[in-house]
Amino acid sequence: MLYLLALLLHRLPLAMGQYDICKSWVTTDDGPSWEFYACQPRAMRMKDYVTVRVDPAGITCGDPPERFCTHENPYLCSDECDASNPDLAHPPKLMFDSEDEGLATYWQSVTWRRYPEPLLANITLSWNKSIELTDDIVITFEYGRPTIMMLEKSLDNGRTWHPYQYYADDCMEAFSMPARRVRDLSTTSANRVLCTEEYSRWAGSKKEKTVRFEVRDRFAIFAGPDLKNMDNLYTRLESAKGLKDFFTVTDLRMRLLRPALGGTYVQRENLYKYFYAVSNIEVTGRCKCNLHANLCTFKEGSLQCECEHNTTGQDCGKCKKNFRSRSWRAGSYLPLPNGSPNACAAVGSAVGTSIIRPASEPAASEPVKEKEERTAVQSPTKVAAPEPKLKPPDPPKNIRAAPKNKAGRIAHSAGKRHGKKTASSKNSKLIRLRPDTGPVAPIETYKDCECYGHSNRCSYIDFLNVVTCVSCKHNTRGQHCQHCRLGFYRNSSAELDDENVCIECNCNQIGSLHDRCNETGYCECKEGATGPKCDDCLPNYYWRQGCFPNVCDDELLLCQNGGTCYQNQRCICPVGFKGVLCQQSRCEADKKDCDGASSTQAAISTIVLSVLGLQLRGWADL
Ligand SMILES: *[C@@H]1O[C@H](CO)[C@@H](O)[C@H](O)[C@H]1NC(C)=O
Ligand SMILES: *[C@@H]1O[C@H](CO)[C@@H](O)[C@H](O)[C@H]1NC(C)=O
Ligand SMILES: *[C@@H]1O[C@H](CO)[C@@H](O)[C@H](O)[C@H]1NC(C)=O
Ligand SMILES: *[C@@H]1O[C@H](CO)[C@@H](O)[C@H](O)[C@H]1NC(C)=O
Ligand SMILES: *[C@@H]1O[C@H](CO)[C@@H](O)[C@H](O)[C@H]1NC(C)=O
Ligand SMILES: [Ca+2]
Repeated sequence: MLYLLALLLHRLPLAMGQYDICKSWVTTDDGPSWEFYACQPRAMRMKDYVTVRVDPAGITCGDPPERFCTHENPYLCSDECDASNPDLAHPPKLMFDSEDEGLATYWQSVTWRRYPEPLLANITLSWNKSIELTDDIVITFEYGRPTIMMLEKSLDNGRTWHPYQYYADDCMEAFSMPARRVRDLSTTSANRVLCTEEYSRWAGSKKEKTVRFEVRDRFAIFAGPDLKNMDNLYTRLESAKGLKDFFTVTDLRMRLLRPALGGTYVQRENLYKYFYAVSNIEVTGRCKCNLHANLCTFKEGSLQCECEHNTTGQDCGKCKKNFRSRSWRAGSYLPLPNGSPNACAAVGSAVGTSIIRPASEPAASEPVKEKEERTAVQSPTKVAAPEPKLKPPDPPKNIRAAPKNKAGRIAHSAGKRHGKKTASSKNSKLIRLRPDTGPVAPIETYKDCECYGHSNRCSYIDFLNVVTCVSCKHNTRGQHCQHCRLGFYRNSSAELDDENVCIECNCNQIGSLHDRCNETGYCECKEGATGPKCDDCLPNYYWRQGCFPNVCDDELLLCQNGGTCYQNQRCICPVGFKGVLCQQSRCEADKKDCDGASSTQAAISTIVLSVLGLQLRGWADL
């Protein structure tokens, strides 16, 4: 079933936007060249690459050997768990093996002999790699599913954990949450964490064995019931904030909180029939490579993206050393069907696709080293700006043979698909400009710039007799790109040549006076606002698109006559009272309000209250 999906996806026509090609060799009017696309690895059976940990110590059965019974046959307790006997042991690894036909192998916990102390177990799966789920997580329980459990996930290799889904036979009782079904979610709530009762009820231990985390049903909200409209899903993943992250994990944890009870209450006289037994945990997903790789390999005990687009890192999360001429970006699923590669650009390339070499050096397929570019300016060699429309470049040596293989096969169709492309950056060759004689800032460009790696172009300003960097990148500025642009501040833990050297101030637009900050990142706040970014309010102020002084509170500005203070913004007055603090009786203020109008008043406040109730419920759901 899981495999089916992977196969199915793989067979879909390329026009569906499969993102399985990172580049192809295309021939255009201007000659052959590489074209780059957003790409991602195929989905895999992630249980093959996982490390598992079961807590607490001693939760696995068999040490000492123990008898257990089943719900179906509670007084025939012939089964035994013995850790020292391979035939009778139930170690955690049996949750990840492949089952021989008909014979389930499973991890099993000790029995609930310590009842009423709860029987708790954590099963933690770690990949040491970000994974994007592409199909349901399916956990198979032999001898009955837990009546209460919870799934948690981590996105940072287990440093922080977040609830992913709650499971109980009674959600209200177990978690004080209403029961919901993923099928009932909508486009705006597709990433909601919910409690479901679908996988916890007793239906006989043989009949219903699986507990799911429904990825497909959530995808179907966008892609339709058979996941036919994947384009729509990919568009949503790109545009809806947090949706992509919702399906991304580095670790998963099953917290087993109460075992199967056989459809009845706990029977103290036979506690040997209560335990957990998990025979399989299926996790289908792909390596997260930020759309910069279509291969992911298992190396030195960890999954690792085979990065393209001149990116590097476990998730292709940064630019390669000499390709940091602009900051890193993830590839994008958009525009359909091939997406945008958002490739890293070689240092020295103006538009990010060509490599600029000084004419004096022999052509090499390697870009010039950053180090060399940063050597002192003592005797600036004059080099020129690129001249457009020379001959198209030779493909770099290291990939010249490639067109024969996969890329070659694709070249034909890709060429058709994309039609002709304009050769935007064919000028990999530089010419020498004559040392011209403009009075100010002539266009002469020097190879040896001292710009801390944030630019490799500088200009000689004649009348000042200085060489200054031009087009400083990474939000730097200054003669040597040694300062931060306005609206940015210096990252104290980064060296001057680090591309993260300048951090955006990120002042809250409403709470701050302007978007500049001091050297430690503090913004200047408007009255009532506080916090480094001015996104918080001082005491006695409340936030509502800015900080406003409290209208009411629990101390000095008390609502009177039984009124209640709503978020420090206003008093909700009982019928018959008005005024900012409900201090005024309607009868005193206006005789007309006293008798005839009181019933309408009551109706209006009911409406106000129910609107409030709805809002509050909405927030509680978030
Ligand atoms: C399971 O993990 C949670 C944290 O997610 C922890 O609070 C709890 O103590 C663990 N339970 C056991 C039995 O180890
Ligand atoms: C996790 O992966 C990184 C990068 O591949 C590797 O350096 C590190 O040793 C791995 N950690 C563990 C605990 O396997
Ligand atoms: C990456 O760098 C190589 C040179 O090392 C270049 O040939 C290739 O076009 C670059 N790829 C992208 C996507 O820019
Ligand atoms: C500061 O620089 C360090 C080192 O490059 C980097 O790891 C960190 O993310 C930067 N901080 C910010 C807020 O960008
Ligand atoms: C920046 O502003 C904050 C708050 O006003 C202050 O505490 C801090 O000392 C300032 N830092 C510098 C370097 O001026
Ligand atoms: Ca198994």
